[in-house]
Amino acid sequence: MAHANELALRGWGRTYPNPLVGAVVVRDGTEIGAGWHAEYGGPHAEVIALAAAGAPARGATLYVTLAPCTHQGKQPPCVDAILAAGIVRVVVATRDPNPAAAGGLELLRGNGIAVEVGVLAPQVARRNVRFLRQFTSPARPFVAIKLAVSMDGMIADAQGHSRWLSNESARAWVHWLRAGFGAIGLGARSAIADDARLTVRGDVQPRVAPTRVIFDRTGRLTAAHPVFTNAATVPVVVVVGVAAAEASRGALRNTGAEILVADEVSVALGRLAERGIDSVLVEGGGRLAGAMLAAGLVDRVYQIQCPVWLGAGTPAWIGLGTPAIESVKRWQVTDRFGLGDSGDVMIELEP
Ligand code: AOF
Ligand code: ZN
Repeated sequence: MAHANELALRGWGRTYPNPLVGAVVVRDGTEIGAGWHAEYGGPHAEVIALAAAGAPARGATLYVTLAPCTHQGKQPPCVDAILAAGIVRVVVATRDPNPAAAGGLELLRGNGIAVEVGVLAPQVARRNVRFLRQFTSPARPFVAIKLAVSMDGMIADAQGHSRWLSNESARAWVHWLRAGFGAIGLGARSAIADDARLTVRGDVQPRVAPTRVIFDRTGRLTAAHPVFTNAATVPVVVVVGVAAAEASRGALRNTGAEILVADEVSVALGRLAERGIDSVLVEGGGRLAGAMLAAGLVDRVYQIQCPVWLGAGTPAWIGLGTPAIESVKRWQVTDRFGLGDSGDVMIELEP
């Protein structure tokens, strides 16, 4: 299942609004076929894995990260392919919340196939969260915060420069990460300091480009900012406070950007959800990250720890108050790995 989950991730950025799914066929302890859902509307993971295994799939076990579908959609039902292949045991991580596709496990059991559910469910659900959430229509998007941070906790030096705190591999990984989100968010100060465009410029081009969202409560942005140069093709939303001048709003709107009025971050997230944004990757700055964390709005953190000290600069998380060690919340580290060969380490955390 761990391998199936790794394979599922190869569809990152390409399957939305469909799920990330990986499947592995195992016979006598040996993997004889594997597959993943690579593209929206394309073949399902199970069908690819079964085809790769061929005739030896008869009598084998199928591991799949999402319960096999029962419906005729853009693709035929996977349950039919599993029965035709002669699979005798199906191990599933998570159920399929899509009502159109449901009932696969019961159908398999009804045909005498041994079915197990829930294997590595948390690990799999974590990767597929964007798909799994869409059937529950939550009131706000899934919020992840990504920050590249110095050893002394800064995201920019004393001059406000953040280029380049993290190494090239880390930056390439962030472009990959962006491809799987519905929106990329940034505070206006950081957007101005970094000339941020917030587009995806990596190896994986997302099937649907993430909306750029700038949190600009006090109205700092001008229409000359580079984020607006292609606002007509990749959507830009500027979140401004009630007090921000109506005149500057008009100028921003003329670029093709959409203006959303909200003073509170939580209200802004609610508006983004109403607008169909299901997930946001917030990339700073320290004030926005801190405000979201303090308000309990953060579902995941990707912190890239870089082996440098800056002495002063912009702290990564501003405004958290001063909790005592005994009472502080300890987050769960859900993943960690090195990026490149100059020491950057990515640490993923969830509350
Ligand atoms: C996928 N890939 O590997 C699996 C899916 O229109 P369709 O036929 O592609 O059906 C999409 C639905 O099928 C999807 O929402 C999910 O419920 C189910 N399973 N989908 O795109 C896969 N196994
Ligand atoms: Zn299917």
